[in-house]
Amino acid sequence: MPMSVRSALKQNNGVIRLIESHDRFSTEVIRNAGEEIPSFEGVWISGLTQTTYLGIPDTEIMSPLQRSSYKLPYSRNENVLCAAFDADSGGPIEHALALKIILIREGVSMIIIEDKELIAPGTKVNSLLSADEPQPQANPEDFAKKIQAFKQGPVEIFGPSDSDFMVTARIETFNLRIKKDDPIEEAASVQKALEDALHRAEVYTQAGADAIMIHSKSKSPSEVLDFLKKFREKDATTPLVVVPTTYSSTPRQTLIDAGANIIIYANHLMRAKIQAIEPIAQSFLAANPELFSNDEIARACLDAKNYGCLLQILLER
Ligand code: SPV
Ligand code: MG
Repeated sequence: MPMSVRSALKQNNGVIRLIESHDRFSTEVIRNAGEEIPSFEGVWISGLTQTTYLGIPDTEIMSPLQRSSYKLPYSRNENVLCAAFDADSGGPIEHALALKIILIREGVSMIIIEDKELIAPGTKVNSLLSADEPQPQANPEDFAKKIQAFKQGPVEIFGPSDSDFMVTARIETFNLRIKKDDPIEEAASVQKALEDALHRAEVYTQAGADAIMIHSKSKSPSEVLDFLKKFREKDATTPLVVVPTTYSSTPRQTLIDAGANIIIYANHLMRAKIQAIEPIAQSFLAANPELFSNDEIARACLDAKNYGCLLQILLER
């Protein structure tokens, strides 16, 4: 049996780190990392990096169900790592059961669905982008129905492993907020967004969400920290998930002290891979391919930034 996110949390005093994987090789690198220092507890099957790997945009042009069925970078054999699947909007509500069955079969024990509304396939806007036309946010009560759909079945098929499967509701309020120029209006808008995010968190946990993810593309961690602290005043137990991509200089302990349980490093291996292969591709272009010897290729590969070194840096932070 693969490790579940729930068990990993129990075994690690309620705090775990997941890192992005977009192919089986990345998962293998993660699995072998950290022999001398504690490793990552699991992988994040990122929509952004899985689609980058497939050469398509992160716009939900492929439904989460299709993405789960095509080259999943994780299988139940990777039993020391737990896995969480980025399911974008969750897809059409009728897909929920099939998607859940595929994920449980592969040993994935957490799905994260975001409360952005997908008007049509291919119209999702990645949360880190500032779009002229922000994607609409789902009505909280409608989104609660989606959470309930993922909470249903199939205990008859999977037995107790289903009770280990976690449904995480991802709140996008902070990313969809339009900034105001006027400082007084801006302060009011920030406060309104915090209240909306807290309200959504309550609606989603009441609908059965096992965990809440709060996302932010701000360089400052303040809105995330405010959310974590306020949420924890009312709810001491529901696991909270954060993705410190843009506020990456925030110490991990600050996030944990505010109430975070799951920290996701969402796109790092793909970024490291691009950095590693770019110089090799450039030297290929610069050289006459006929004259390019195997030795030169091998040297170029060794000179390139090591794919695993970023893992080591992250583990030591
Ligand atoms: C992903 O990794 O696909 C995510 C996180 O959803 S983010 O790109 O920050 O939205
Ligand atoms: Mg995503």
